[in-house]
Amino acid sequence: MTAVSKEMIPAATETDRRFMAAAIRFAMRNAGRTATNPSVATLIVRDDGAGPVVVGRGVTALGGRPHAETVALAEAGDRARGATAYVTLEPCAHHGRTPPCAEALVTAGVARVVSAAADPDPRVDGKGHAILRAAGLSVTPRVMAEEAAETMSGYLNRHRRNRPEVTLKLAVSRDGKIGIRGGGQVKITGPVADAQTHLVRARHDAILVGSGTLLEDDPRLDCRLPGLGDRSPTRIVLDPRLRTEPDRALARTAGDTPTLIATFVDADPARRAALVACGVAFLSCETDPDTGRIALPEMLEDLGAVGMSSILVEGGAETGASFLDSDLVDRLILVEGDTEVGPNGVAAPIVPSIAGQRFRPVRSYRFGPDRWFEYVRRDD
Ligand code: AOF
Ligand code: ZN
Repeated sequence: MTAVSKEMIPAATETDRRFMAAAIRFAMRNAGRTATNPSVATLIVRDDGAGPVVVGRGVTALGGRPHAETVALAEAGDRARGATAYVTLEPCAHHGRTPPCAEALVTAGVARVVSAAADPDPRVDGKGHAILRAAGLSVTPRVMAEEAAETMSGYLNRHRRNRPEVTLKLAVSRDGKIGIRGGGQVKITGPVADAQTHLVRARHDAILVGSGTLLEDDPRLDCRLPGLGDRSPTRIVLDPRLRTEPDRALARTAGDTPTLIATFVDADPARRAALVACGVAFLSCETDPDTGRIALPEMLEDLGAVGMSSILVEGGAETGASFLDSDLVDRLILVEGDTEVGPNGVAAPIVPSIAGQRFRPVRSYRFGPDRWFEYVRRDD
């Protein structure tokens, strides 16, 4: 690949940043629904003298194909000729079910490509931009690259760590508790924060809880936002001793929402069969020789192998602690409610007052009475 000197790269304008920001928002549309592929967005914008106009838009389709560029170019048709394409990821350079997007942009007569995140996929990794430049298109890479990378952090994490990205999300009371043992579901956060949680669920490939949470709370773990019901991610239960009963809400709804139980290979075959009859699938796990628990790194590798890029760990304390202890938490969301649970409460494995020692705070919000804190790994 020929090196491109800085002087040859046309600078990004304010207009470029504006359209890229719009593309980045649009890319969120299919986040969590494109399997191993990131959810990418493309806007085709042309200016015939009266100002820039979007003539085509595309986002990576459900399941990962067709790619965003193909969809946007199809909508733009002839109007792509001489236009600028804003793409949140470097256009691909490889032949999949369709020819490379870089070639499609060239063939459509696009004059300029503005891209955001770099693509670590070795089949792309600079080759997409090289195809565009070799055909005489002007290329401005890395415009709002960090913002775009956030929309595809699961995908980028998979390439970096060879496993799905893990987000641990916990609702924590003002006195640092996540619930009461034996007390069923305890309401810690209010409806505004809860709706945000459901939005976060919708953007993940899977939600994971420990079997303790399942027994205590009998949760549904789906996305219950109006109009987003079909976006419920796969549900995963970490259940080494296979304690899940077929009458649990999760098992009863396994026919509607994919449900996976991670357990040891030698789990009781009769219990297993009863759950399989409900539509539950199984993931056979290895034992961690030190703790006797499910070996989490290997389990994540297996989940990656079946196409998952992002897992939301939602509880409980023990499950959260085991991901934290194994240093497998890439992103952390703590939602601090205004309630107090009291001395009988189950202590959260991590609370906002100390999370900053281990994680880098990235943003915080207030949702009604609740405070929402987001962190990423310090080394990211
Ligand atoms: C693009 N536009 O919208 C996306 C891209 O399995 P395939 O053939 O679909 O290829 C997956 C790779 O395509 C993925 O690893 C990444 O490099 C790229 N994703 N590229 O030009 C898109 N989603
Ligand atoms: Zn492509």
